[in-house]
Amino acid sequence: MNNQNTAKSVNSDSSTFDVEKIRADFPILQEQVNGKPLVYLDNAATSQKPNQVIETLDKYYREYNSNIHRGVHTLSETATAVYETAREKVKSFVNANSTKEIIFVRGATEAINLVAQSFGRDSLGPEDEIIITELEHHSNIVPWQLLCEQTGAKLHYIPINDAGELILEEYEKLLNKKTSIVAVGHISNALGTINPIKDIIDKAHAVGAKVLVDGAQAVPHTKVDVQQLGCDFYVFSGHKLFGPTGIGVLYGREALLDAMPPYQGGGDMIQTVSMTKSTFNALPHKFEAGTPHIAGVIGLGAAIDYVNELDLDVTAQYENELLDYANEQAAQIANLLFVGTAKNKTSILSFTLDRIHPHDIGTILDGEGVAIRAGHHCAMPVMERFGIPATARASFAFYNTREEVDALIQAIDKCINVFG
Ligand code: C6P
Repeated sequence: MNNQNTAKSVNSDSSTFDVEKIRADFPILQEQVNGKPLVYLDNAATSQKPNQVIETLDKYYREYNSNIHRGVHTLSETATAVYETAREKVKSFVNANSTKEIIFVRGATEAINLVAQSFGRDSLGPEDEIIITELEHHSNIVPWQLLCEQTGAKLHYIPINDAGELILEEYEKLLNKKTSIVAVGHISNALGTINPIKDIIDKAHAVGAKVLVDGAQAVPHTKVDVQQLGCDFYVFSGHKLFGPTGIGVLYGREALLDAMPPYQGGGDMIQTVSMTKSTFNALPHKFEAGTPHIAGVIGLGAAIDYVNELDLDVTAQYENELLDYANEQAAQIANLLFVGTAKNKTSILSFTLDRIHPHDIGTILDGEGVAIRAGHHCAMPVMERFGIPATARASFAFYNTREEVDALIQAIDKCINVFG
């Protein structure tokens, strides 16, 4: 048994946080599953959607569904305006310098593939090195492996310690003049570790490397300021930020995006097309080929309005208190082993229970209405590092409650009783 510490956000006050008022915004939280009230603790996989997002999507399809950047008719002009307003919202949300730096993609996965292929394929060769970490989600591993196969570049991993923290001395040893790209997750999806990305970025820049930050697990839990971080690329998915699936964001520094070739060809990304040659649209449209996920973008704009209204500093404080409580309760359970005990972590309780397979834990918990994720969490190198095939992972959002943590603990107790 391990006890855990969680990151404390200072200067924020969760005492006025009204979780019941927030829960009323999320209709799915009233559902019953297997005859029990739903306890949704799979927020790292995808978060639930508030009425404000659902109604925005509904309104788009009912009142102004139309293609964008193409029509001269009123509906198309309205859809285009709302779509581009959402880009403004994303720009402010991450504090980008310009809307030209905000590219809409399908999700964090597509954003990383875009950078690997468009930035990496032409500019890297066998003499180049890429550094990622042992903590990464497969989406921030496989695109770099593919790039290395295509270019001959070499891939290196920053190792982690037994707590699930990056070993920064090893990072410093890996960095050198050949390092072209450093790609690192802001927060680990499997363990909840918050990485010291500012430090990682500064050290990479000191050797002339470019840095991509995978913020898929960070944006629902912490404020992000890409200018303050100084990263070159920052990516995230809308569906973990209380927005729709199928939409995500690539932030890239304008000068870099400008110099990169298009990722995909098609409508909207061109300026002119002749039978022999095409010229390309300006940023950000150069990277948005074809009809985009218009509803998704508009819904993401509504989700950003929603979290802005709540204030991420306040919700983070509440979530950290909830995780502390969950850790205290879980620590009472004999044979429960925490996987991931970083000093600086958030929102994730990953664990194993002696001989009980995490899939069995997930199934028993589901019978109690408690939704968690069991498996390798698309982070197989993390599992390999800890010598286990899988963990059970409860992941929290600001709409979860202490009563739901109690339901989780009771369901785990039941699981132990069932398996003796
Ligand atoms: N992690 C989880 O249960 P997409 O699928 O493109 O929206 O996000 C991919 C991704 C990238 N990076 C990190 C750190 C992630 O956590 C995820 C998605 C989910 O942990 C689904 S596997």
